[in-house]
Amino acid sequence: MPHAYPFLSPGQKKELSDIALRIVAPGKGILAADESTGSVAKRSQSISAENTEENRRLYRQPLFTADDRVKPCIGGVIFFHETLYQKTDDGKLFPQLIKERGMVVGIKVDKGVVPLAGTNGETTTQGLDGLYERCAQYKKDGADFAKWRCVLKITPTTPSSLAIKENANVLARYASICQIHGIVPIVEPEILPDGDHDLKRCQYVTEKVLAAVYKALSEHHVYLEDTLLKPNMVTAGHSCSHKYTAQEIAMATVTALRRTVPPAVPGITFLSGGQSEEEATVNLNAINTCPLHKPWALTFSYGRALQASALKAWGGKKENGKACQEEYIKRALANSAACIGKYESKGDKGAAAGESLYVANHAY
Ligand code: 5MM
Repeated sequence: MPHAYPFLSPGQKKELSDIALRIVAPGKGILAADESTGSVAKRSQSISAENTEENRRLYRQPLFTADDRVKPCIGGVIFFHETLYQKTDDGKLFPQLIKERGMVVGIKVDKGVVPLAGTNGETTTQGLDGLYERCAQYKKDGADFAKWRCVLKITPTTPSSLAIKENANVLARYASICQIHGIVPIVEPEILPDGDHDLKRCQYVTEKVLAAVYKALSEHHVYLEDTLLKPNMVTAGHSCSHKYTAQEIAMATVTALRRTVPPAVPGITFLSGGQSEEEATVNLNAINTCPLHKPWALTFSYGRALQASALKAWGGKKENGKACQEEYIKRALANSAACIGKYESKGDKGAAAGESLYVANHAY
């Protein structure tokens, strides 16, 4: 049996846990604005905008400068590398602006998915090479938390035990490197919604994946109090013919989490996974009102479900910045209410609120 050789001082542990708790403070969640350039290309196509560096800056600026109504809703913002070094029109670095507004700055540090040889189309996530040095630099440049996304698929033959083990291990290795540098790691093992499987199958796979993730985090001596989990909600496959209620989704999700995620973890920040904006909010609300004991904060780290209406309203035109902001603020307020179980749908939907945001095989 190995001994533990502590790598974090009590002061470092406290600093990290304060960061994590600020991100998931009651009513707060995360804006995942860390789409890689390739993902932005796909989003830009939908509004016929050109995918240039300046356009990416112009789209994100209204999100980051949205008025004080978002302050009680957004605890952290995840950046892509390029965005971390971009500035507002009046020359302020985006991360500095976010910090001044009381939000925590995060950075996507993975470098995307690559094939896992000998599997039925499964993947692992690359980016460990040089991660130690990159984390040191990102911390200096203002990032206090990070995100790494792994992708698993449900088919009759997947996820394989190799994919489950490999992705759990790479997430754990990433998390330990982050903590060494004073960065809170968000661990994201996303199980894609593709397929016609039912709710039970997704719950079973989610439990197996999360159990492997927490075993690997333990083996890598990751300090759980200083981590956040970003999982999928337990939903049926996108092509499943049976439609489940938000209460059924919430019960399956909370049951899977209670069986696998230690209470030491301060917060669970769900991804939206192609749900419509409204579905993602309603399901998050149901999760928070689910009558089971929930020892963690349960909130959002949405990309598409916070931005779809905002992106439509922006439409690639600088003059639409205000309209873009209003749509974003609407979703931020709705999800803030949902993460304390107080969301009531008033039918005040944005331009894309009811639209499915599903992207097949979202694994680029
Ligand atoms: C915002 O998108 C993030 C980066 O994605 P790519 O590396 O594919 O460009 C992504 O990790 C995102 O945070 C998660 O997929 C959750 O996003 P959704 O849109 O499902 O809430």
